[in-house]
Amino acid sequence: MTLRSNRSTLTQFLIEERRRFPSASGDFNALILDVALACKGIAKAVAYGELAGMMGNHAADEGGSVNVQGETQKKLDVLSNDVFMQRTEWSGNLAGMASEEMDLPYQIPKQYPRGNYLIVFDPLDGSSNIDVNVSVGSIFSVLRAPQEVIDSGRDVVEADFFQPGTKQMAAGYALYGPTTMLVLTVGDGVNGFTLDPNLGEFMLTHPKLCIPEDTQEFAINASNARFWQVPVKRYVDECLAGKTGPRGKDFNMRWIASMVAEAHRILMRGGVFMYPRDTKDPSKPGRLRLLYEANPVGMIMEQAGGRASTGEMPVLEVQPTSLHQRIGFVFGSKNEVERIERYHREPVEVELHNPLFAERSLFRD
Ligand code: FDP
Repeated sequence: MTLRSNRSTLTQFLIEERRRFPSASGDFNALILDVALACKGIAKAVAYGELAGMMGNHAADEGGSVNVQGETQKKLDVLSNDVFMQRTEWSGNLAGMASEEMDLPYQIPKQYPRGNYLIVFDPLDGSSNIDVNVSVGSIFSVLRAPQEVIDSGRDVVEADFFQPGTKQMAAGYALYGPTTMLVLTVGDGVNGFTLDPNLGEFMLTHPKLCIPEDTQEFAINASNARFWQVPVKRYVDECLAGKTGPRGKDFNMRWIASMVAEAHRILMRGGVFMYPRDTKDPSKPGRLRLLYEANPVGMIMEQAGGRASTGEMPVLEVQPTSLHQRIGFVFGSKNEVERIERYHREPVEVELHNPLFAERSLFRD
């Protein structure tokens, strides 16, 4: 680390971005900086791990250990959620917030002013990886509050958050890996910042990130293969067939089981990630959550020249109908995601005639 550096800090970057909008109040920048501070706090807690007694599940006698998704909450899930709320609720920039870890929207406490924005977040994505010391992260999406909420200052309700991903003002994630990074889009490309541990500042290290349009790397949880729909089976079979199959080239596979880490890998070197809708649990239209996982990651992908889809349509165009709605999610290198969308459009009969489906394979039913 050198103290003399030409790199911008996150604060400098945001101020320079704001100069393009002379009428902007600065509230938005202040909100992003509060989020960045929350992420620094969470990064510290993650880094201390067991030294701070932070591993393991949140005890039932401290408020329960299962979240609204029916998933076991880790101690760090709960702490990260508290840090996010505490760092952002006071500033007067938010009208309300919603989180993976809270059943209902969180109201800004009465002692604080209310502002123009809503924030939706997954405070610790990939948290089933905490105990094995694999990268986890925080994901967030910033929306404008409905005008009537701003004018009236009323409490927010779930429906106020039901805005398609195209309406996001900003989206980002922090990744707690060997380095802590903040990746951010404010609708004008994607920029990556690395936390300088000496200065305690996020420094612009990865300006204008761009995802290669083509890739030879895919990510999917293959243990679900027997539940996949035909277009997904076809795509994966073709990748596995490699040079000898219709794709004529070999593919590599990765599965970290931490979506935020997979998104980061794809942003750095391309690839395609799939957690498609499948038949495992017909009551769940996918595994990942639309508002605080798919939409923010989707915006980042699209802003970096990639593509984000349900398999059938652009994920950012989906009209949300509930706060914790799940969705099939495919994202990454544009040409591969478009191929998967095309396979979903092509009639099933055509695909079943593909000789690959007559072969014995790891992925056969
Ligand atoms: P987690 O439950 O650990 O927070 O958000 C859901 C998620 O992680 C993603 O980050 C990850 O890609 C996925 O679940 C992992 O799912 P599998 O257990 O099916 O691998």
